[in-house]
Amino acid sequence: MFHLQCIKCNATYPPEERIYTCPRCGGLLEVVLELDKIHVTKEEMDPRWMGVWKYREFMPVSEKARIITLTEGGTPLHRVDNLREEFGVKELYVKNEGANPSGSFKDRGMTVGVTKALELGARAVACASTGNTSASLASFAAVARLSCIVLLPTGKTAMGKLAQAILHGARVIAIEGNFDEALELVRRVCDEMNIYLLNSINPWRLEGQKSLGFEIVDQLEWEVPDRIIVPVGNCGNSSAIWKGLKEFYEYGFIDRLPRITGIQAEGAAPVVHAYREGLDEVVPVENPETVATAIRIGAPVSAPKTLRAVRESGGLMEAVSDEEILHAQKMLARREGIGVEPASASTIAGLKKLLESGEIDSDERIVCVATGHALKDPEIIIKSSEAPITCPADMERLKKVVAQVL
Ligand code: AN7
Repeated sequence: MFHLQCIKCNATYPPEERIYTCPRCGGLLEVVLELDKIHVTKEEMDPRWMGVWKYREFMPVSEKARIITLTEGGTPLHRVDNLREEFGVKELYVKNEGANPSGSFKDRGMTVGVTKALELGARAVACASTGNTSASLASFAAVARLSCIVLLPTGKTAMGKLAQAILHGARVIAIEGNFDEALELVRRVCDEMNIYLLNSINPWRLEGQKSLGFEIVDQLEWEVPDRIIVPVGNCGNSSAIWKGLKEFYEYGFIDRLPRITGIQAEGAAPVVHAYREGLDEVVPVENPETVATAIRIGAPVSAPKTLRAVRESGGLMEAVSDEEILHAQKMLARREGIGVEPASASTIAGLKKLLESGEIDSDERIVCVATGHALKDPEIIIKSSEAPITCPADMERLKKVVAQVL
């Protein structure tokens, strides 16, 4: 019903093989579903609970698999009319992935990835992470009763994410280096010490994340938006969304496809550079730096998949500054009541920039994916905002202060 295939040399492998890249050429692997063996209708899916497993037929796990779930997915698709008016665009939505159990879209991938880890008989799982992957993996590993090791770049992981990884019982190893170095190390340690790797290089994890694309069109009553805007770090999510939508298109659930538009932070934008120069692979950025620590990534492993998704879909790639990101974070919070972390706000910043430059048409119907919750990184909010006003516990003084701020 499904198998693994190399996106570079097309070699195929059975699903039981515990591999993350092509043993023949080192290329990235992708799960290939046999869509003609799937039989389900929209009407059959309709009464099911929203979430990743609503689309169970499209999830490559065996019928007998013990599914590890925290009821992930089923997140709100907000129609954001205040922002729409301000930006002067036809129709605008924000998909709020911060509403997932661990507060980010990673949970969609981990429900499938950790289910697969158990199927393959793993006893320990690991990942390197800028934060959210570790928070998510730690919580799913906890329910599955698997040992969990996470490698985080020292001093560059937002506090909420670090706290979650610790809370859920992961063994946290702070690597004195950046995310790219941590990922390189964890890949090797997993190979040499028989630990199951759950970074997004793992093709099974991306199968869960493709439900983000499924859900967007489902929530729009099967009307396909013109464009989906996604923050890009390691290139897992943008490529997973595209894969899912292509499956729905080939299966016949939708009759067209959206443009995938990826946004990076200026200080960590290797995919934007590759896109502009027409390359299929990225030239790594040596010392990536951005306030959006989630996407502080210089050597994204799945870049060829995202470049393919953006080009095939007729989308775009754009980079935004830290200042634009923090401004967009406040716009979304203060006009729409939606609190997101900086990486997620990059999509709003990118949309604003691309509308202003005329690269995105104001006549479009657009969905921005807000990937993680504001509380993941409370420190950056405090640091980039006005300090609270102090006031003695005295009614007269308080009235003066209130009169001033009204
Ligand atoms: C909020 O947690 O890479 O392009 O290790 O946390 O699929 O990597 C996080 C990535 C966007 C980028 N938004 O997605 C990690 C990690 C948020 C994120 C991304 C991440 P990918």
